Amino acid sequence: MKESIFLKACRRQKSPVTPVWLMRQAGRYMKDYRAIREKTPFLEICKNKDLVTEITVTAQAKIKADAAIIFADILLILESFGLGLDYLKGDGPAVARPIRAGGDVQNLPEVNPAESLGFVLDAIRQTRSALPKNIPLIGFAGAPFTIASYMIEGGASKDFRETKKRMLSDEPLWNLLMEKIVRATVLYLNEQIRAGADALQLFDSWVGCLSPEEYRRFVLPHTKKLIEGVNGGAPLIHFGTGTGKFLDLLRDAGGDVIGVDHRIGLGEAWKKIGYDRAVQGNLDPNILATGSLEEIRREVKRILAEAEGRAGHIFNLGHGVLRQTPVENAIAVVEMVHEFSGKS
Ligand code: 1CP
Repeated sequence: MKESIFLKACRRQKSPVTPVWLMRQAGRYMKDYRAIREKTPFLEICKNKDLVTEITVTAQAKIKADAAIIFADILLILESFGLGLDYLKGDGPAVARPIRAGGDVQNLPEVNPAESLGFVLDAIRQTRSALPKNIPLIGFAGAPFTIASYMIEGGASKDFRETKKRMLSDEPLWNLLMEKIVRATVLYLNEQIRAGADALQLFDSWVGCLSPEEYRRFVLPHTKKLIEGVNGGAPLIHFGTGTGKFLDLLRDAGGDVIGVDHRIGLGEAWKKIGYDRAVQGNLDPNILATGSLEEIRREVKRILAEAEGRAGHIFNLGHGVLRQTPVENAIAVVEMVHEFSGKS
């Protein structure tokens, strides 16, 4: 495991080729997953460690990624908070009792993830032992802003109007909500390391809807506290989208690796982040979904050139694999990254 090129890149150590994995590599673009999903509701899959193991291991083996990510969801923790969670066919997640009033925040319980999310921890233990010994397993959680946005909006959102309204209109209440999410997530991620996760990713998928000033004031202190609380020795990837304008602040909040989306060049992004951190990214998922192999090849070469052969680049998409992506393209991109980054 020490020789894993993914873990080496997390620590900014040199490796013979650039490591690559894909966010959402086990999702709906894969027919193996769709076959399971046709028979079983999403939440039931997440709570069945045999299915989770099968899906996680199959996806890694199929595309030959340099890491596996445990099959779960950032929103599972909403159930632990007692908000109720369902996944509607095709429509994405729905929160049964979203936060509507101040009292809803005050009444959120303290979460004990060792119990309420024990099924994820069991799945990590089993998946870790089923994976090849040299393939690291990534555990993950949602970052406080992104989790708060689902708690408040009740599901997917485009403009995050309610979230911003509450954030801007009642700062003490916002801070209380963020603190509750941070406490639960610190416990959850530390339990994931104890269960066998070799690395972690913190998904702040929607934080790019904020201005740098808003991020600095309303999010950074909380995410920083969260990352400082995770102390099991596993490297942490801190990912967001739309964050090109405040990558320096994302870096200040913490993380051994900073995830970069496709709306900024990797070279420019790494310069802003600083070369004392590793970076992950940043192929546009649309290109993987609809581009020709020639276009994908060109983009892979461009991104590798922007990384300038520096140690500490993990190749990935700028966001998750789109469900329209041909699985052949996912297999091909992993091969390309290894081929073009190899020093012959
Ligand atoms: O109906 C189905 O089959 C469910 C589709 C699905 C899947 C396969 C959902 C619902 N979640 C997942 C798995 C998942 N989610 C994984 C493991 C799979 C893998 O990566 O191999 C991971 C890492 C996530 C993380 C996740 N869930 C994020 C962060 C990543 C990102 O894309 O930004 C987010 C925002 C979610 C919320 C969520 N869960 C599911 C959906 C459709 C969504 C997005 C909803 C929205 O657009 O707001």
